[in-house]
Amino acid sequence: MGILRQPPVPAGFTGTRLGVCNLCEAICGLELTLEDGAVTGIRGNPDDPLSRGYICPKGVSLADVYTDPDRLRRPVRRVPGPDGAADTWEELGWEEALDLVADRLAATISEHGGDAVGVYLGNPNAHSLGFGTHGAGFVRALRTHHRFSASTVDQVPHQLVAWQMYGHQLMIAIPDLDRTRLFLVVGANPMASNGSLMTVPDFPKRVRELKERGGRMVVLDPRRTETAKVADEHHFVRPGTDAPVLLAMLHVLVSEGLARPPAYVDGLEHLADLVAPFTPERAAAVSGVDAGAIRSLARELAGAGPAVVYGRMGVSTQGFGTLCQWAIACLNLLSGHFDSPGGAMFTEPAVDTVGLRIAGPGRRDRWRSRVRDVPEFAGELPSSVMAEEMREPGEGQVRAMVTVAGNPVLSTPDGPGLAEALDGLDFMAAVDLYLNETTRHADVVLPPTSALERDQYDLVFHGFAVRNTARWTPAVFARDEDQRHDWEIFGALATRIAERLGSPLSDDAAGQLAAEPADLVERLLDSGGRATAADLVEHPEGVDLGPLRPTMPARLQTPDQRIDLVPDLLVGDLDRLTAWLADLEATPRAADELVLIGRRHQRDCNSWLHNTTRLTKGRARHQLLMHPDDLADRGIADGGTVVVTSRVGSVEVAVAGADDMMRGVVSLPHGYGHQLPGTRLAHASTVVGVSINDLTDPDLLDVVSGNAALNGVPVTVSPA
Ligand SMILES: Nc1nc2c(c(=O)[nH]1)N[C@H]1C(S)=C(S)[C@@H](COP(=O)(O)OP(=O)(O)OC[C@H]3O[C@@H](n4cnc5c(=O)[nH]c(N)nc54)[C@H](O)[C@@H]3O)O[C@H]1N2
Ligand SMILES: Nc1nc2c(c(=O)[nH]1)N[C@H]1C(S)=C(S)[C@@H](COP(=O)(O)OP(=O)(O)OC[C@H]3O[C@@H](n4cnc5c(=O)[nH]c(N)nc54)[C@H](O)[C@@H]3O)O[C@H]1N2
Ligand code: SF4
Ligand SMILES: [Mo]
Repeated sequence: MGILRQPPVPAGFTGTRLGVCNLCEAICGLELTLEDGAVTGIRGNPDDPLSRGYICPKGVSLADVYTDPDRLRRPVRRVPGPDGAADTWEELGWEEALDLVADRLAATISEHGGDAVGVYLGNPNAHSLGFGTHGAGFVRALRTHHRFSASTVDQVPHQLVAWQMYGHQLMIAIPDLDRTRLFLVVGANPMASNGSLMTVPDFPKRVRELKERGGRMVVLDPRRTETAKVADEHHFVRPGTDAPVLLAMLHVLVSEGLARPPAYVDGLEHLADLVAPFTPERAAAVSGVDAGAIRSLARELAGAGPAVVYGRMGVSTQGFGTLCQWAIACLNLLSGHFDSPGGAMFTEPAVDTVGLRIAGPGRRDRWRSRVRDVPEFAGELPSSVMAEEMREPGEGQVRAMVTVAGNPVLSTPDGPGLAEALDGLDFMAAVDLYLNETTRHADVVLPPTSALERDQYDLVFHGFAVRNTARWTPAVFARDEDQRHDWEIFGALATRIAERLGSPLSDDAAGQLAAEPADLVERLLDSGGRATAADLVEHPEGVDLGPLRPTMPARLQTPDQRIDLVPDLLVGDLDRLTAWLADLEATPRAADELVLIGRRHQRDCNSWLHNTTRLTKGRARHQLLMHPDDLADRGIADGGTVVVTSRVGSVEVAVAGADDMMRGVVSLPHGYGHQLPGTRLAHASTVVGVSINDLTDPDLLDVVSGNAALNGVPVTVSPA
């Protein structure tokens, strides 16, 4: 034991050292140059078998985070300003801070029950080894049903579909991008995002390679995105109308006898009945995608060359997110390319989180939210009900919150409503590197170490990668004596809360929380994975386990090891779609109706890193994008200021004319609208602007999964 524990660089080190970027799902391998202990250069590691030397502009900002004077290194407590003056923050010692947080959370639980404490887990947890090994133990210690996370403003429909069809919520089918001939991208922008639920460093080069071997990329998106611009074909699709388009493609496959399901798939006849009403003509009328194009895409998908459909945020965070992901799964299952090279395949990570049952297969509706009665999925309630659970008095009301690596005031619907609810809490704690629009409402903030100061093995994203690889990256820098890793914070809080509640942790649980992530990973690797800890130490650049391999049906986690094309829970939502479609056909939209969608930029990272000069230089990118004809119709000048209004709120923002937008669709980036005067955040003129989630509506849900419908929000736009 202990071979993964390796020393960080000595003080004053000069030379090179391998690192890893954990800012997005591409998990690029890095090579850092250090002079006198300071990082003077970061480049992609050309020897990394997955990222092959690729790095995006964000990769270098890891060094900026490490040295950032704004980053918290010791706990801080909020001191309310006298008579309306601004609050201030004072540092306190770790023991005092951990005791304070544990005292207040345990007191809330003792007095009002576990459900009185809520927890919100943000995106960077998925990128932290310490959360992967120690996060669950901490969350369990809170004893609450009020668990929320960024998953319900993101990928939860994928998980629901994976659970229902393949038997495990993390059995996500991944496009075998390196071998496909037709890559159909629906509602994703990997040229900006670097891929999601498809760990694919160096997407630009892989697309060039696709074309060089005669393949094609086709994009369906309401904006002619960076990805659409390098595609062979792009179709505008009206936001929220993808479900009829995807079902019409299934309709074509089935009605033209092109469906070729594997032998272990059931339900084709039932599926044929279900998709019969969804003709390409009906889909075209509501979506704007040409019926002929729908037919020819379906035929091409089922053609001889390997092909795969991939859908991401645009088709997950919308009103029919689950139906879209279900239809995409069915298209991949019926195209004749499922689980074969160039089709939709399943990654085999060295630590098999599915096979080892590190995460449960999936459960749903074991409890419901108190106020709106929406079901739990995978142990979580939708983030869209978080604020109302704090606001509504009564038994089980959330009176204390913990946020970990999140900024839901900027990242979940009706952020201002949430901010107000946070102010009404008895107590709030946050585990975060920074004060942000959410953590500034906390009473205490506990800052963990940053990426360069901790070990990394990616327990999550190796499992969603377009190639099987594994990599262990020890911390580059030692942490200071008075800093704590996130796993140390989770362990300390879980232990203290359990003690205060009079039921100390079992020896097992305590042992797990006391163990270093490095040792836990070593145990996992050596429990029969495809690479051992020794292999990883020998190959710090990463171990190449080769291209994706067919694994079906052996790896299916369903009880009968077969795939049901038509699970009741998923197809049950077709009634809602049918009713919505009939309404739309009976009463067409008003000619001037506008809907709002989101947008990502290569130099953004959700709501953070807007204080790094390197990333925020360049052209302004905070504007509302709108088609020039939509501007002209309203007498709005390009570059002027507009008022955007939804059911929930209203914002004033600069507008930019863009014929890359579909008519009737406007776009704002998310993670903007910083409100922290006095920090370097929000000072860069390129990223000032407003939060899109001041406009998004917590009432708009993909009902089956509870995912927020962040895209397709009805808005009006007028001159300010
Ligand atoms: N309208 C709209 N809203 C969206 C989206 C959209 O497309 N449109 N996208 C959604 C998606 S996909 C996501 S994932 C969410 C993201 O939403 P969140 O996860 O709520 O927020 P982030 O902006 O990722 O904030 C991350 C916070 O974690 C902190 N942090 C960084 N690293 C660490 C760490 O290692 N440990 C700890 N403890 N803290 C750390 C950062 O300082 C930052 O404050 O936003 C969602 N919101
Ligand atoms: N640079 C950068 N990279 C990131 C992030 C970041 O903030 N910045 N965030 C990371 C995170 S947390 C995630 S989850 C991933 C997300 O990765 P992606 O899903 O690739 O990223 P998005 O830009 O949200 O892409 C969604 C696309 O859907 C389109 N769209 C909107 N509504 C609809 C619709 O109704 N139908 C269709 N067909 N399309 C629609 C949008 O125009 C957009 O192009 O990116 C990750 N990578
Ligand atoms: S693509 Fe993602 S992982 Fe790679 S350098 Fe950029 S942010 Fe980091
Ligand atoms: Mo995300």
